[in-house]
Amino acid sequence: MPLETPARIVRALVSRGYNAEREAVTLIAGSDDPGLTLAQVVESTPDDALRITAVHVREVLASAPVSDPSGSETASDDEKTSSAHRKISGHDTDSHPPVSPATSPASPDVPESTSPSETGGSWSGRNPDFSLRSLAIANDMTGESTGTGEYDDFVKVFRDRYEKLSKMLRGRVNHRPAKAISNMSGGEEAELIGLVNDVRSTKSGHWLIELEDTTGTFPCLVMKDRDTADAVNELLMDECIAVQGTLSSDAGILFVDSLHFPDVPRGHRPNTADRHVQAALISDVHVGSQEFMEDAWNEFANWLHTEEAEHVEYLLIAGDMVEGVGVYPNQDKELTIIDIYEQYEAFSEHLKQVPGDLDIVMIPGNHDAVRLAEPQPGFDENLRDIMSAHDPRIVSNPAMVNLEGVNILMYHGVSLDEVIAELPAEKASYDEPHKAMYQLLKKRHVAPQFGGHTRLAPEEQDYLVMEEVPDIFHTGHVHKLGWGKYHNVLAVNSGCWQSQTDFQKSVNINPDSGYAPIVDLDTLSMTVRKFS
Ligand code: D5M
Ligand code: FE
Ligand code: ZN
Repeated sequence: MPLETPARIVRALVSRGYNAEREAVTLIAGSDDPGLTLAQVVESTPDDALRITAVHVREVLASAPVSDPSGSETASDDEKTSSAHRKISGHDTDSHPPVSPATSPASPDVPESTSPSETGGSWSGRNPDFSLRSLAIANDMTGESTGTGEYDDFVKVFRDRYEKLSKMLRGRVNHRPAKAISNMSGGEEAELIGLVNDVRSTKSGHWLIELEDTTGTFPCLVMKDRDTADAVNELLMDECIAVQGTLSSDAGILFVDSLHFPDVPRGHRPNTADRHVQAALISDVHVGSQEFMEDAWNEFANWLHTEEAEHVEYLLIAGDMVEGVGVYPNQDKELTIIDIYEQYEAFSEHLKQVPGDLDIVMIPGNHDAVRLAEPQPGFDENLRDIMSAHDPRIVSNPAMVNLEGVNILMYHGVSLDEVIAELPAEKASYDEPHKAMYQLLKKRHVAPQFGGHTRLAPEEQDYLVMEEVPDIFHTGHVHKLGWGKYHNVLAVNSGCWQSQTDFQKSVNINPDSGYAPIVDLDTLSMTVRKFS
């Protein structure tokens, strides 16, 4: 059997329905005759064994040394390295439960189920040519945290926010500093870019917006009967906007004619992958909670081993891997695992059910064991060790992940609660979480409002600004499924794997549990699979 590359070993093992540790694959690939070693390993593995371990491969190599290496090809060093960054796992392909109903909605309505489909037993695994894949992370601040929470840090981070966001608005207005505007004469036209410092309604129902830039503040008045008044409903504190208008006769106030958000350009042309490949976007697994939906998770993991999922080569998890401890009052009553490390160990076991030849990226959420304030660094070494089986890419919240040219902004989504609370229902609601995401895209910031529900940690720079327009924006947190396009950016909020908690019942939140949105990276179209 020609087994000249680790990729073929991966394929051969998957086709035999075996899990294997990454190191085990590396050892087989590095042996004198990988084909023979593989056969010996498979033969000596008990039928009920779930995983081939490195220890087992070593035993085989020690007890039955390959005697005739002539004629066999061995993997190059490069290939060994590529096998070393992933391991494989597989399930007995005959033992899959029926595949869950698939849904392929064309619009962001709650998908309807279609009948289950069975997969054949002859599938030999997803494309083993890992060289076709590419995964790069930008904007990961793990290990880069410098903030100490001092006043100066806050000044720095807000200056950086202003710098980055005002740059996006400069093409649209010819702005002057607030200080310079306060020296102008009455009746002159003026344009200003600033962070929203205050929004108040006046006695007569108009809106007074105070904008702040690096030189000072300036009051701007939006008349209630103007078109611009609608935009005032969308304002959040500390976001950056531009206004254009005319100064009052005493030059003490700017009457606003137009208001601009940094926004995503309307003509944004998203990047796409060069081949048909898919990513599963999930979040909010909440292992350790009584409401964690283990059966739905198992079905999802099993489905990933089937031919229907053959193009799914990436799995992105946008936070809340575990339920955590002490996240909300009285949460301990709803825990099945009370120790945070044991929760991650259990999560890791559930993740091992997912095929090992998927590339996994994870960011933390508000239930995870990292600081709550955003940006949140990726998990520490202890937690990485616990979750190491799949060699996932563990990065900060938020992070920009590039998969085969497609930029996916992953953000857990705590600020969505605030956007939904502050904005009118038609602009953002729990039933249409993607619309709340549109607001964040429009503001080009994942968590504009400071000092409210979302905690922010001041760093040297504002990592929460969307400097680059993503092609896909992936969030979770609100436990609702919703997706749609905003100026050609696909916004996906990915639901959860936790059924309704007592708290959610008390406030009438009906979670969308057990769904996996699957995105085609070559077309940015979406399919949703239901597993509950
Ligand atoms: O939160 C899931 C969703 O439910 C999110 O919209 C916040 C809301 N939630 C859940 N529990 C609480 C409590 N106890 N107080 C306030 N809001 C809550 P997640 O954090 O992902 O579990
Ligand atoms: Fe959650
Ligand atoms: Zn959350």
